[in-house]
Amino acid sequence: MNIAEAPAQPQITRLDDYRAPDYLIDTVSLEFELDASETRVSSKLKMRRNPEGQGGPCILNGEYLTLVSIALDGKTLAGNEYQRTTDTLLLPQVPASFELEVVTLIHPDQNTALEGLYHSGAILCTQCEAEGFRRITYYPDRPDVMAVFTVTLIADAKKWPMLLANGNRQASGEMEDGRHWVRWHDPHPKPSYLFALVAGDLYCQQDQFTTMSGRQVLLEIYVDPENHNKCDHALNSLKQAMRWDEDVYGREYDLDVFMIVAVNDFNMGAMENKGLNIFNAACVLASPETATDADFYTIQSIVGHEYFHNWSGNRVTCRDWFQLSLKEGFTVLRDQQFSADMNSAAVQRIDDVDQLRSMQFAEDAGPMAHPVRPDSYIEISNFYTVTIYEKGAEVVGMLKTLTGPEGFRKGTDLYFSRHDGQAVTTDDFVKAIEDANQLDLTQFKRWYSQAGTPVLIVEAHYDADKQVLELTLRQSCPATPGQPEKQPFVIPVAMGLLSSSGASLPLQLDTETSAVDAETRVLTLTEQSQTFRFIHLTEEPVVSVLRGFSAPVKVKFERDNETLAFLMAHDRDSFNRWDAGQQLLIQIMLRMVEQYQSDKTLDLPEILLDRLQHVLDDPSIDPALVARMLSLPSENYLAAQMTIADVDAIHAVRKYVKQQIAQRLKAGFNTRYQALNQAQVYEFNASQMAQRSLKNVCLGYLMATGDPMQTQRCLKQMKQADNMTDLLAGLRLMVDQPGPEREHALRAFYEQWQHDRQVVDKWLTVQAVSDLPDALFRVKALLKHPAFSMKNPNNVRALIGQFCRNNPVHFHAKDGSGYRFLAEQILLLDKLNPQVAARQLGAFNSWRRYDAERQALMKKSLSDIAGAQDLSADVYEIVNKYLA
Ligand code: 0A1
Ligand code: ZN
Repeated sequence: MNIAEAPAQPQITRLDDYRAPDYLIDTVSLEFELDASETRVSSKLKMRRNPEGQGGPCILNGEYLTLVSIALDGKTLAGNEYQRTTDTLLLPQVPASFELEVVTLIHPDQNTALEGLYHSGAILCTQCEAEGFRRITYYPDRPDVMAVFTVTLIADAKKWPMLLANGNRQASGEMEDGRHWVRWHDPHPKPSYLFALVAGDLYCQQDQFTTMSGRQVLLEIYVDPENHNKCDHALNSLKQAMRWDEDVYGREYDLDVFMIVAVNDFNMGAMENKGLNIFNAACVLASPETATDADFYTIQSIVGHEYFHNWSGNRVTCRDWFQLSLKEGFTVLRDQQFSADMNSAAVQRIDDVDQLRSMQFAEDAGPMAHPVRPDSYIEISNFYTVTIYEKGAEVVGMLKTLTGPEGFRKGTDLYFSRHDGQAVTTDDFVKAIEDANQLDLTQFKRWYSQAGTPVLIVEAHYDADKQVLELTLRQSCPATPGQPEKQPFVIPVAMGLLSSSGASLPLQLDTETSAVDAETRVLTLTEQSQTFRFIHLTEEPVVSVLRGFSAPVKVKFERDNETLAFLMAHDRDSFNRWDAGQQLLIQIMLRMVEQYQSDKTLDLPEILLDRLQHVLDDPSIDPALVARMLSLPSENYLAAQMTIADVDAIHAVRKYVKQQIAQRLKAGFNTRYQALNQAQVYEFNASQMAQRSLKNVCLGYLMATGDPMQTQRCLKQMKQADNMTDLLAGLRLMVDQPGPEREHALRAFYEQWQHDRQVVDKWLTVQAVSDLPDALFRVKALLKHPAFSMKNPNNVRALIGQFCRNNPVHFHAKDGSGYRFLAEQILLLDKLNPQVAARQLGAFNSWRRYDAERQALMKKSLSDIAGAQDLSADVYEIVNKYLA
């Protein structure tokens, strides 16, 4: 049969093997005769030899394609005039420039991998990043081949009245057989991964945006008709993002129309296809009744993220996939800045760092650790990681710290103007920042090439006679796979000094003639160890280091509980106030874990309770910060701080600490809950979100007192809630309470919301993360529930993913049942959707950090997966790296 299958043996791709493409494409003309079971794709490529190439044969990528015909300059080729493998088409003899016409057939309704052209409900849509375009037609499917696309879509007019592709709409018409067609033209050359098409019968909400130069842009959001009332927030966010990118980065939109389409089946959050962003419905649809504050927040940031890619990713793209962080790290930084500007900068920083430390630090310490610019991969889909995204953003953020905001803007302006229309590298990005600021960033670039989280050891010594503080900063970085030794990084350390009353002290080094005019300054550590001498200090200062988390490092700085409590109260930097509180909690809780392990009485120091009481009672602190300062570090994060993670001890201690705080601060929680529980019309703004977050933290503690009155209060909140934030917060708490009220709450919630996919996913999640002993039993039962489908990535993540990642005490059950469950599900999933299957393996990332029995059980489950027949390259790569 004439079908090219996926490649047989997983192969390693290496950065060192990069070669410029042998052929370039000027224009692409594609015609799709759309049909769910068989779509016919006719492509016309105007190709020419690349003067910078190696002069090799013309090779195109193609997978899962049924080839109908090939013609070169109008002449149909016979079977012996080309060669096919499972994943390539090779033309041995081509002129210096030529036109290649290829007709292929594809089968969207058989596509459960959700790469290439696929069916989601009644919608036909595409996902081409990173290597999905080769499942649509034969093409040099690599990002450094950029071409101008013209796309004609032909489809049944009744079934698919909307036909969308990239660029501007050029022409359309009706056909006699009941089909219609629409032609799209995208004037901006782009790589194949940014191609998209959508066909559907969709509701469209429109708006307008006037760009900085006065051009009118039509904005359109396409959703299933039943979701017509859930588009306002995304549309608002889009307008905010467009204005923000003009104001902050000087970037203007460049087409007549910008479209967003929501689909229910999607492997990731969203995709930045040129002019036609395709979104996971969960990352775009919102109404106060169905979406939580966190959802609203995420939607704003993802809409921003995809929009910002129009410049950082699309106009300037990646040369190859090793450069993925060029677009992702920079774009994440941009979306973080955007969210900070739209909401609260302090809260944004805390949440970003919290996520980085809990997810990325774990990745960097595990078997999949890789540099921000990896050296090799088997399956590129596996490298859409927190390292590429979040650590990548931190690296660009450090460039901003080192250059200052103006210098950084000069650098990004130069980058965009120098490389507009090109496919470039992270080195090109750094070079633009260097050139615009007359800086040498050679050593800084180690952040791109060395994996692992550096450790920053801080020591402070005060000499009262000399009135000098000596601050010694040392760095080291643990070995990671393939990188036993590391060279020193450039680490910007933002710091300040405080007096005993909490005032900022002068920051003057012994090499300087006066103190800097600021309460925070940045010390740059470039050596393995450096000592900085601060002078004219009449009292011993309290040192505040790494303010705003100025570098993605682990700080080792011995401080007693009193000092941390002092910083929690007095640091001038709100991030560090929160962080001091977290360090204090971690220090105390880890000691309690040791007490628990040796059967000693658990000792919760008074100073912690006292500090938390002050935080709770202080009306001058933003309630969102209070909420975060009162939140305990997660079990997973605590586990990551131990040499051998003791799941059960951590669980017991965390629960105990929560109950103790709840008992002691009960009156305060009560007062604040009542004050915050005011009826108001839901709005998405920082102030209301802050109030709801603190209110629900208070409710959580009140429930932890075990007082039955509080259960009634929780049920009352659920009953009266006019928004999903308050309703879901109540349900989460009820699900951890055994008894008939729990079952009733779950049943009532489902009955009310069963028609809404996003809400049903939340219903699956609260059960998956429940504390009660029946969690796995319930999860297994829910796999058979009509609301669950293994083919829907959101369902999988909500149920299986949440259980395995966010229910550590049950996932790590001593009998290995959690591990066996995950292994079974991964093998089932791998047959349907390898990307989603491989991602679920992440729950085993830290498997070597548990006790010997659990390690053995996890190893057995990993080996069962590794030994299975016909693994996808995605799962193969991760499971083997875990076991290596
Ligand atoms: N570039 C997108 C993320 C994305 C990556 C891969 C996908 O399919 C395999 C889909 C989306 C972003 O950063 O938003
Ligand atoms: Zn992105």
